[in-house]
Amino acid sequence: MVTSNLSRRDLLRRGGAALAGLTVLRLAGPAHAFPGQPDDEVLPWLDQPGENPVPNVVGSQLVWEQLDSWTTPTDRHFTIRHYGTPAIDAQNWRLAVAGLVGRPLTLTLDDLKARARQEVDFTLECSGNHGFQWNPGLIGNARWAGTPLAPLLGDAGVLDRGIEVVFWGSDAGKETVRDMEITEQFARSMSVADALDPNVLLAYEMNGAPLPANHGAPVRLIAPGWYGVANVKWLERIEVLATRYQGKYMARDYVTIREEQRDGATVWTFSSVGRARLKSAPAKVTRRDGSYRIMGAAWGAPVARVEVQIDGGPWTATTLTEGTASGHSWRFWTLEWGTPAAGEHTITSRAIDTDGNVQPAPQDPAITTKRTYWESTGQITRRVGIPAAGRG
Ligand SMILES: Nc1nc2c(c(=O)[nH]1)N[C@H]1C(S)=C(S)[C@@H](COP(=O)(O)O)O[C@H]1N2
Ligand SMILES: [Mo]
Repeated sequence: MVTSNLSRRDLLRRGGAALAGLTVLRLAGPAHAFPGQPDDEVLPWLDQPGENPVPNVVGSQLVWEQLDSWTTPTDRHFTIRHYGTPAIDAQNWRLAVAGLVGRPLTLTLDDLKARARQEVDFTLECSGNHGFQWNPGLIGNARWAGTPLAPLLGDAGVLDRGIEVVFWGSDAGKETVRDMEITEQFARSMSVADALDPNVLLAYEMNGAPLPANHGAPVRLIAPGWYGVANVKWLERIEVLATRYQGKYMARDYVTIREEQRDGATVWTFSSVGRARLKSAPAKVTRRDGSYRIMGAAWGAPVARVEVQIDGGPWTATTLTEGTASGHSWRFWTLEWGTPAAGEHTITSRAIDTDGNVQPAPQDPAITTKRTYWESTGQITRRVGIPAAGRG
């Protein structure tokens, strides 16, 4: 029921007008209501992202001010493709399960669809999100459907020597490694234990429709709790190895480099981007009947609370609205701002997870020691201009 996500207070405060809004929400069909109403006035942020310098790689970034549904419509969900979109004929497509398995498998799309179906609401964030001034919108939340990977690996029979599962995409590109020109296929890997997580899916649907080409048709990996890069699109081969896999997207790119201090000495560390991390962002400021509201999202871990700081003042608790504590999909939050003074204001949010971890501030070591742009999880500050009362 749509109303289950609306507090009684919300309904009372919205009064009769809320019913019209609810009707719209119900027609739209999501199981999650949205804070606010379709005709709330949105104030554009004063700090706007710059132009996307790599349109061949990055598409359809989230425009935060336009966030108006818990599920991101497929045509508004960001896309990343490092080697273009491969042409794949679903009829002739096959998925190989190979390497250190007792019974290698070759599966058609129908074979996968005939297996158990499982769905998950999952917020996919590129670990490069917020890495630059032009890319604050590499995030989306979709309902993915497919078949769980673990039983399939069970059928194939992972041999005891197998420690690593490599997911190969069909896309490939030219890379220079040392002095060599090579052609590298997009691939990511996980430990066998991580690959056997019951939430990991071979997904063939996104938001109730067949997976579109730009999101990995016919089948992609969906690994809830992992950054976007782990969710290999255009999957063609799953291979079990006896060694760690060290391809570009595990070991050369998507590697976070830190300059850390240990006992007075500088140590440079390198870690492959993997599991999602706690993060939040203000989404938009809206106005209704002269009163302002701040709304945003938090994700990357099971979120316990979100706090907001206005103009560097005290941290104030927000109200969590949509989403669940699963930690796999974003939660929305709101703060009634009332009637702030006219002029420019800053709005910062920080998420706190159910273990008590706090999203780091930009000046915290977790952020200051980082020398690469991936995993930019620091608190985000946005700027907004409040017009003088009576003007609009
Ligand atoms: N085969 C393949 N899979 C891929 C990629 C890619 O370039 N090729 N990009 C990865 C990255 S970096 C991200 S953030 C997600 C983006 O998924 P989306 O395009 O469906 O949003 O796909 C991942 N899977
Ligand atoms: Mo990514």
